[in-house]
Amino acid sequence: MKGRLLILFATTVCLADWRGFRGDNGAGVASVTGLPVEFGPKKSVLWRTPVERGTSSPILVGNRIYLTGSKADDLVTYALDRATGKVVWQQSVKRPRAEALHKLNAPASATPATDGQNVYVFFGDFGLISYSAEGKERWRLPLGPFSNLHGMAASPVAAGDRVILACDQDTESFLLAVNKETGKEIWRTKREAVVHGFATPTLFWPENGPEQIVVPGSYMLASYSVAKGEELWTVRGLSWQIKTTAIADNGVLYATGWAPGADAGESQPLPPYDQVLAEIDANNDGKVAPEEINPTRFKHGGSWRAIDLNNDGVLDSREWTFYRARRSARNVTLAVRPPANARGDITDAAVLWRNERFVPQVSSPLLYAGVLWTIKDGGILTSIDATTGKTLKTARIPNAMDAYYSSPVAGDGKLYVASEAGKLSVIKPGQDWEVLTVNDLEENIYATPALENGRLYVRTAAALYCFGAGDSK
Ligand SMILES: [Ca+2]
Ligand SMILES: [Ca+2]
Repeated sequence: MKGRLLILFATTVCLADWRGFRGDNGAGVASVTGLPVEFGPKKSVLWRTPVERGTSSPILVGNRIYLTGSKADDLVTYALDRATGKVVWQQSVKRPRAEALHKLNAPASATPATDGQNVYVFFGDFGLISYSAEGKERWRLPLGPFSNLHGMAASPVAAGDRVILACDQDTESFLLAVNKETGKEIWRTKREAVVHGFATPTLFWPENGPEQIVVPGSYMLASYSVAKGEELWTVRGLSWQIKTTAIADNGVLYATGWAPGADAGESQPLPPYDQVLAEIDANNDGKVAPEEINPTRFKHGGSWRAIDLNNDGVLDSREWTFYRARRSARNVTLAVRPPANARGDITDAAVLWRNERFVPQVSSPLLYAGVLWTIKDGGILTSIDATTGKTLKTARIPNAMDAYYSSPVAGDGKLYVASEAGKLSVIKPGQDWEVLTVNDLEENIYATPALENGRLYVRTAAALYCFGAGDSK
């Protein structure tokens, strides 16, 4: 990874930062040592601080931890002391609305981001807010209301003098950059082909050319210039509803896309809109109604609402075209190397490999020890050769075979993988990776852990834990 290891020197100790969703550029990897292997509610607990409901993840900067939560209509941002877990300050805004949420989503699902000093938080029911390290509100940028079937979830990204946010929704998706000092919009780029996405963008530094921001979305990975927001290139081949963050490493991007109904692909594609209208538009209104569709053709996903994107009860051309593409999409893990100065559709030139087995749904991939790792519902851990895309090993983690929403992280020669039921497994990587421990935290986990020297921070359903081996700092 290019020049992004950010070290902050406190008085006598060296604290590595973890500045946004999955730490350094979403990679989930930290250069740390002395991480705990055995821990639990009564073991290796340095501190535990109760926090309100949320699925956002903790971030680390200087002597602070930032985290969001919600209670009734209050959207809360916490600053905790990194050493003790004590709440240094707590700020909240009232939400003006309550968006519809998937039962596992929450009003506080986006992880904060920091530029090393200030914090940037996003709530789907409000928009963006920035607080100073002292807890003073610097600016607010109301956004929305959004039209996202399952509620918003992507996290903001701090990039130089700006904050970038993906606002993927059922209609009128866009990518936004605002001035980090003022909250004023710098650019806004439409993502017309994208519906209800949840992926947090990744910064990408090509060998030649300026900084880019890469966002997985419906059927494609897309790259934009950080400076102006214009779309630079796309790679086709993802599935329709993306929750995972792409990984950037040495000029290569790794992305996954899993959506219901795309595991096998569709042998017989649906007809284009004009043709389907000619066949089935019984009431001649130029739209497709549920009762006009042959149910044997309408079987994937099962949710009319997920297809009727503008929620008006019928399908128009855009909605049918999207559904048609969805029926032929394949779930996939893929690697791409964009050519120098890449522009437009670079699928044929850039895709290094595709692997369609054991693709995770919500949990993002991890690149560690030269291997790409994925964790799928059922506790299915897969290691893939990052160069060839060949599966090295797939096996279930014993005693942790439930669902996975938290993303894997790695450091100190170990992988940390948290299941929904609160089983946090520690894995020793290698050709024949092995499970070192399965630690039961006895509460659900949806957030992604944060790592620093000797310490592991984990948000459970009710609290933020700091685990460590005694006074290891
Ligand atoms: Ca009709
Ligand atoms: Ca419609």
